[in-house]
Amino acid sequence: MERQVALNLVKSQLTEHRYLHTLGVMETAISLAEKYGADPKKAEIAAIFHDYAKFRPKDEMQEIITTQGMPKDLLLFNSELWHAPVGAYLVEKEAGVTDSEVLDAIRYHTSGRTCMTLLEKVIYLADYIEPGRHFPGVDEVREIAKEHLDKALVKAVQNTILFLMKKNQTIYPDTFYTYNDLIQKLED
Ligand code: DGI
Ligand code: FE
Ligand code: FE
Repeated sequence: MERQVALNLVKSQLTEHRYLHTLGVMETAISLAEKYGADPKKAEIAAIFHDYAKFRPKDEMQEIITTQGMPKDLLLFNSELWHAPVGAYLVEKEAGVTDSEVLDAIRYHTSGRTCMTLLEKVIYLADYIEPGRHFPGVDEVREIAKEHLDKALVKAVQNTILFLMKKNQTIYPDTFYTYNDLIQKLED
């Protein structure tokens, strides 16, 4: 799909702020893909669509999770997690994206998972470090991302878990699994 076609599709789904975030994720994902050897075109499309479902009503997302065979335990955790798997579903259905690697990068961009693919890592990290992000620790992750994809990723996941815990939020198990998997592999 042409970049402009994809951007037009996503623009109608997002606020101006979220659209600017998407542009930042797109540029960051392409450069991370080029640096670490992922497919830049897939990174571009996955980044453009990663937050496609961000503003869908909760009841619509709940319905999709229930009827489309997604993990039901998602419904027991923060609804912020839902737009990732629901996005993968809607991007296929409404935008006609069929590439399973791209869809998985969208599906796992919030929680991560064990054994993430290179493309999934690129999208997760680009979402965290795009230039529009301003939170404590993001500059450190940006610096690490210039040299080590996995080290940057583990720091991003760690920061996310710490941030959620400080706010007394629940942590979705896949988020912990992502962290454990990355840490174990870094130790090897
Ligand atoms: O959609 P974005 O804001 O660009 O970023 P995102 O999809 O990475 O994260 C969306 C939100 O989900 C963010 O506020 C953090 C939250 N989140 C990520 N992992 C977990 C989580 N919330 C809970 N409760 N548990 C998690 O494991
Ligand atoms: Fe998101
Ligand atoms: Fe995002």
